[in-house]
Formats: sequence, C-alpha cells, structure tokens
Amino acid sequence: MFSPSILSLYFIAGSQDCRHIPGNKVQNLLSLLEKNLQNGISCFQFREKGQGALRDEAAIRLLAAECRSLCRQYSVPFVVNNDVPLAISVGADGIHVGQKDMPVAEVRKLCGDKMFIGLSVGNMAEVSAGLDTDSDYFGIGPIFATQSKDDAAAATGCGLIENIRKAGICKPLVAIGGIDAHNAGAVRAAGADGIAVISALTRASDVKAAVRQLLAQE
Ligand code: TZP
Repeated sequence: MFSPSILSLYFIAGSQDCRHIPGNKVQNLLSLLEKNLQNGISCFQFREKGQGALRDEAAIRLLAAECRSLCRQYSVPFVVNNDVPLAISVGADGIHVGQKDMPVAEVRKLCGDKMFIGLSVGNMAEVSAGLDTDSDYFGIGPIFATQSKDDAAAATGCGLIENIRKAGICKPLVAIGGIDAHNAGAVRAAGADGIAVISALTRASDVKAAVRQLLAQE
C-alpha cells in the first residue's frame, strides 16, 4: 500500500554505484543497503543500469531477490526500476518507470493493484500528462546536476517543484538529482515529500551520519 511518507529518504542503487568501493561490487551493494536500512532510509529502489551494471539476467535476478529480502527484514518498501517482469518475479512493493519506459497503464495491467507505481517527470508538460496516469507518485528531476545518470537532462532547480505546488497540484513528489545534505532542506521546503539519492548514500564515508543529515530538515 502506498503512502507519501515512504518517499522521505528514498535510496536508489545498483551494483554499478558501488564500483568505487574496494572488493566485490555485488557484495558491496548488499552490505551498503543493509547499513542504510539499519539507519533509517524509508524506501529502496533497485536500479541496475548504465555503465558497469550487471548484464547477466540470472545474476541481476539473484541480486534483486537478495535486496528484496533485506528490505523485507527491515520492513522498508522495495521498488524495481523499469523492469516489470523482474518486479513481479521478486514480489516488489513498487515499480518505477521513466518517460521512455513501459506506459503506466500497461504497468498497472501487468502488476495489478498490489504494486505502487512511480513515474519520472522533468518538466510541466510531463507533470500534466502524468496527472492523467494511474501513477502513485512522481520522481521529479534532475533538480541539480548529477554524476550518477549518463543521459540526465538539464537540472531544473527547485523552481519546478515550487511551480507544481503553486499550481495546486498535490501529487506525492520525490525529488532527485544531485541532492545532498546541503541542499536537501531547500528541496523539502520547495514542496517535495521526499528526496531520492544515489551518491549521497553510496559515497558517504559515514552512512549513519549521512542518513541523519539527509533526514534533518524533514
Ligand atoms: N534520475 C534523475 S537524476 C538520477 C536519476 C536516476 C541520478 C541521481 O543520482 P545522484 O547521485 O543522487 O545525483
């Protein structure tokens, strides 16, 4: 069941985001995820994508299932990026799709009502079109410049979030792209229900302190 409170500190990662850590990137993702779960993230999205991601389907499925089971242990929602069959096979709580991915209506048909659906939006036209879909929340961004997505669009700044709220749109929003402890407060103050981060948590030297700081201006 979806609630906007799960967007509060939404951690996104795949093994490719752990390549900077010495050792095995798959094991590193699992231990990093567990540390984040212990310290209070509100949601996790498995996003095995881009340079350095696993290519072997069986290996991806195994890693997704291990992440899924960790999230279950900590009662934190588990979301799969884009891959509907994978989301169904591991029993994900949610699925997140982008503008070029499977349309929300099709995702809903395949996943039914048990899974919540997130949709990426990056401008007002996508927001307006997205309001006509059966999505449960929008992932909005990139708000700031990001190193974690090869094909990221230009940064929107917090203005897009402010404009959505000024227009009276109450859709649950999780902001993404270049969000860290220094700008998280401004993003929340602009009207986002939560923040989604990759590098602020995969590159943190102290995960406990990083989670605390990202949640501080809640
Ligand atoms: N979508 C828009 S920006 C982005 C995604 C997946 C990457 C966010 O990563 P970071 O490291 O928090 O900027």
